[in-house]
Amino acid sequence: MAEGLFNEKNILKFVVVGEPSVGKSSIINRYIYESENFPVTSPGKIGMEVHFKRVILRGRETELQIWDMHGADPCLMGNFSLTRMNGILLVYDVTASESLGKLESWLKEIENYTTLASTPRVLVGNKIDLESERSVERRQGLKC
Ligand SMILES: Nc1nc2c(ncn2[C@@H]2O[C@H](COP(=O)(O)OP(=O)(O)O)[C@@H](O)[C@H]2O)c(=O)[nH]1
Ligand SMILES: [Mg+2]
Repeated sequence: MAEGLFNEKNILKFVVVGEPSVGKSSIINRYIYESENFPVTSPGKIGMEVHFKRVILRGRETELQIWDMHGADPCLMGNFSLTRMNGILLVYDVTASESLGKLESWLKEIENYTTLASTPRVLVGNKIDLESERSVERRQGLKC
């Protein structure tokens, strides 16, 4: 990660987006809280939730802020400053092909709210343990 990405407070911000139920909160739960348990889905929840983790990155104590989006409305992003995000995780579910297709509209929304065209984006194909239910092949994801 480029040095210039660190702000004066050594905070790095990431947002995780994608269709409901693709496993965004589960990924965050596993990384932030090191919990193997997938969280219980709460369909009624709407808005953004921010999770924090302190890590040592390139010898610096760094605060990671991971923004989790609850709800299916990309307009939610308009309420938050995505312009200062250091990275965007775009998550789809390999057992639900429409969740990959819908990422295109998420990307368009992100472009509306992100002035930094260069904000790094990472595509994540989740639920790969459900191999027998897979409907998106790995190569399809890699093409995007
Ligand atoms: N089998 C499997 N289930 C998962 C995985 N990740 C999440 N889930 C389940 O998928 C559902 C939705 O997960 P959640 O993290 O709430 O999705 P979100 O709406 O995108 O935040 C829950 O029932 C999770 O237990 C995974 O990698 N494998
Ligand atoms: Mg969630």
